[in-house]
Amino acid sequence: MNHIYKDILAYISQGKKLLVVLIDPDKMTFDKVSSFIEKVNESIATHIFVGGSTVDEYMTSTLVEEIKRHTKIPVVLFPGDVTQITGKADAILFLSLISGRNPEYLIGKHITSISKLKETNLDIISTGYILIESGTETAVERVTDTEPLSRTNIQYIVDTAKAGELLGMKLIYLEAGSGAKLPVSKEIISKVNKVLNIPLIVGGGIKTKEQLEKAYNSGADLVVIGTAFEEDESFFDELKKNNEQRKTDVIDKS
Ligand code: 1GP
Repeated sequence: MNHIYKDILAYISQGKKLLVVLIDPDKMTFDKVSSFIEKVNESIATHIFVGGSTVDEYMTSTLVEEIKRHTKIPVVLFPGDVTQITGKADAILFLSLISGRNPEYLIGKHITSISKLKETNLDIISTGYILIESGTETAVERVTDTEPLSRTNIQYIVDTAKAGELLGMKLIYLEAGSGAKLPVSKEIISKVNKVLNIPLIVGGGIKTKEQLEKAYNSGADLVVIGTAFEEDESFFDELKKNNEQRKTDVIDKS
């Protein structure tokens, strides 16, 4: 069994923030994997998530295999469907969409997935997945046929997250949706963070270093970025390892 969740807790207890690069198998072509992953390796990314709302069967398995040929960074499945489960990854977010009221995404698909999961060594991380309104309809909304929570009813979001924790979930994921116009606000992140005793993931619509830092400073432990890297790989240059150190070196020499 892999120990991805234990490692996440260990990072956080040292006061570290984690950055996740999300790869959607639908948007990544096989020939681009090696150069893309090279950039991930040079960046401050700590984890790679693989998943999407609509992915062809078996795509995920071959893609994960190829990603793992190029990196030692842990690969975590972020599945939109049971067909995206593959034992080639290190862990899986076992997502329950607790913001919605569609039984399939609360518990149904989880039952269907058990026979597949039994054959793997994946670290299975129970995650309360909370979709928050973000300006336009997102793929998660369409595929799951659920309504996101209103971004102005913050107390309801906070209570939903706490209910997830009390049900025994190990992570809470505040999701604005891929390519969201409006990322999850700092008020929502900080209020949810205040009541939780488990790690908090935030993702959707984060496209700049400032937005990333805002999410961290508001209380996100892990931030997930997908679209910004897909659209412009030079964003990785702003998030290179030792960037801060290099800046200090330049100042020292001048
Ligand atoms: C989507 O939270 C992730 O599930 C990442 O969103 O693609 O907008 O970065 P972006």
